[in-house]
Formats: sequence, structure tokens, C-alpha cells
Amino acid sequence: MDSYNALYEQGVARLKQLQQLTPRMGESLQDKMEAKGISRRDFMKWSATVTSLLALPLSFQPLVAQAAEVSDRVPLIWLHMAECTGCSESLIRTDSPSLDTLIFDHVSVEYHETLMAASGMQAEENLEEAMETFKGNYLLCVEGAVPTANNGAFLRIGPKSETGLQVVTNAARNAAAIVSVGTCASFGGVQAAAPNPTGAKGVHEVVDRTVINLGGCPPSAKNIVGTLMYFIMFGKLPALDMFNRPKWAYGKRVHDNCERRGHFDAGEFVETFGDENAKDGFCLYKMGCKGPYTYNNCPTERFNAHTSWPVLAGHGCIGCSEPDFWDEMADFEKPLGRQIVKGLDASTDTVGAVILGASVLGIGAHAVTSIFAKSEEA
Ligand code: FSX
Ligand code: SF4
Ligand code: F3S
Repeated sequence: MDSYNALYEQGVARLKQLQQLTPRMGESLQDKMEAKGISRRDFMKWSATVTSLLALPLSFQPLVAQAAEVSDRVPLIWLHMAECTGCSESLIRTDSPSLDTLIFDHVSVEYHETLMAASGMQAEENLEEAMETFKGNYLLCVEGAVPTANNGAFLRIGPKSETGLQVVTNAARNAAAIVSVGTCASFGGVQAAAPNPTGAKGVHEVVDRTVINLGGCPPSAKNIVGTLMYFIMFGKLPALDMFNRPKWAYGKRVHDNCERRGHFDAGEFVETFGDENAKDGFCLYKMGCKGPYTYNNCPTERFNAHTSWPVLAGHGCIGCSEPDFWDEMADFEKPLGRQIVKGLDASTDTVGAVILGASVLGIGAHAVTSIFAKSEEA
């Protein structure tokens, strides 16, 4: 509890500091919420949800609410490298702007190639000016992998034709914190899949700084906004796992919170897409689901205003938040056939029996979980 008290105090001090800065936006968050028909009550509910998402005690809720209100004091620079822009889309493409989208809109976005009106020389000047004006204080978000082969020549950006490698290393130098948004920026993503002709790498491999990795192709809006909120609130990085992903988001296996998990434990599997078992919502392991190897909060947080996530939609998880998933998790519609239960080769046909056997012996689902090869303690 002491550590929570210290964290709380840290948050209070940080927010006091931010409150003294001039807002970068004309309208307050309150004005924006009114314009979009979002009530104060919705906002309080949202701040309670974010508090629990960040694995903080409910007493932190007022801090989350205040942090959202002063998020227009925190300059954000968002760069695009080699990618599909799905990460930005995950955040902004919605027909009913959720509070997540609205908060992102409220953060002082100084540079974002997809969202800003400026282009060419003017855009380049905006970036240089933002890096100079907010030296040491801006939050840098990067979307996409960084091609490094031939000195980065596979990605050239802007009128000066700088390489992505130059742009990202320059911007990283004076950033207050760096967030890799998505699996491409985090681990190279599809660009880095074998044979990786462009030498694509994750941002953390090309900059000499700690980088927070938000795995996911794309990551959910919640994981992006939650990370921004944590930084705004405390001015520091959250606890990270072995791949530098925030533990509050990537601390649990997809398989452990999956609504089809009961069927896995009971050995009830979909055998072909669209069969009777699929209609009954059976487990997708035999259809290639990689939930047992993947760490992310998709089953609990979901996507698109909490409507769905891959497994609920009827396809297995493809492991999109894990390093090298394009190579390591393929074939996406076949089980890995890899040893997933200690000491037993759990092939497609034996996994149900293995788990059933364990149940018969009186081992509960959670004990079974704990013998999976990959440690939950990342
Ligand atoms: Fe990568 Fe983001 Fe996948 Fe796409 O840009 S994580 S390809 S969803 O959009 O970087
Ligand atoms: Fe859910 Fe996939 Fe695990 Fe089956 S294998 S319980 S569908 S995560
Ligand atoms: Fe990705 Fe699997 Fe979640 S495919 S979106 S980590 S369910």
C-alpha cells in the first residue's frame, strides 16, 4: 500500500505541474465532450474503467480524470515508418467517437502524418519546430518498423528525403518517453518477416533509449490510450514485461481469459470452420488458435467499443502481439504442433485428451494452465 501512496503522491505532483502549463488546445475536454454528447457521468465511468485497466486501485480514479483533462498540455509527436496505418486506424476509425478517441484528440498532437492537414515542406517544418519547442518534454509514438538495410534507404520520408532511420533516431534523442505503437514498431512486424530484405527492425533496436512496446497488429485503442494516460499521470514508464510491454496490458495469456476456455479444458474443439461445433462456440485450438502462446488483454478489453475480438468473431488468435509472430506462429489456421504441455507432445489430436486426462485425475483448469511451457511471469 505504501508504494501506492507514493505513486499517488507522484501523480498529484505531476498533474499540478501540468496544470500550470498553457493548454495547447482551444477547447477544454469538457467542451469537447459536450459537443459530442458525452456526459460527465460517462466520463467518470470511463475514468473508472481506465483505472482498473491500468491495474490501479479505484482511489486513483480522480487522478485519471484530471490527467485526461490536462492531456492537452503534453505534446505528442507520432511518426509513421514501414506499416499499414492500422494502429492509427485502431484508435481513430469509429463512427461513434468513444472517450478513448476523444482523449487522443485532446492530447496535444503536434505531428501526425495521417491526421494533420500540412504536407511537404510545411509538415517537415512542423516536425522540426515541435522537436525544438518541446525538447525533452514530448512523448514520441512510432508506428511501423524501421528499415535498416542500405543505411535505411528502403524508407524515405519528406521533401528532404530523409530515411526513416534518420527521422526516428533524431526524434528519439530529445523525447521524454518513446512508445512503439504496434508490433511493427515494437518488433519489426510483417516487414521483418523472413527473409526481411529491408532489414526492418523494431524501434528499440535502433535507438539507444528504453522504448515501451505495445504489441498487437494493431494494438487496441485501450492499450494505446492507457499507455498515454499512464505517462501523462505519472511522467514515467509503467512496469514492463520481458519484451518491454506494459504488464497491465500484456501480463496475462489470451488463453487464460478466453470465453471458449471451458471448451478447451473439456476437449471440445471446432474441427472445420462453420461446423456444428463452431456454431456452439467450441475452442478454436485445432483451427490454429495461438491464444495459448500469446500475451494480451484482447478477451477482456476487446476492440471496436468493446464489441468483439478475434476469437469471439470466430477465428483463432494469430499471436499478433508477440515478437516474430509472422514467422513463429504460422500457419495461422493450423496448430503449431509444438510441445505446449510439459513432457507431452500435445498434437492437435491429443491435446483435448491430455487436458481431459488431467481433469480426470482431479487437476483443475488452473493447475493445467500452470504446466504450459511458457511462463506467465514475463
Ligand atoms: Fe504494423 Fe501499425 Fe500491424 Fe498495421 O501501422 S502493427 S502492420 S496493424 O498498422 O504497424
Ligand atoms: Fe480460446 Fe484459443 Fe485457448 Fe481455445 S485455444 S480457449 S479459442 S484462446
Ligand atoms: Fe492479436 Fe490474438 Fe489479440 S491475434 S488481437 S493477440 S486475440
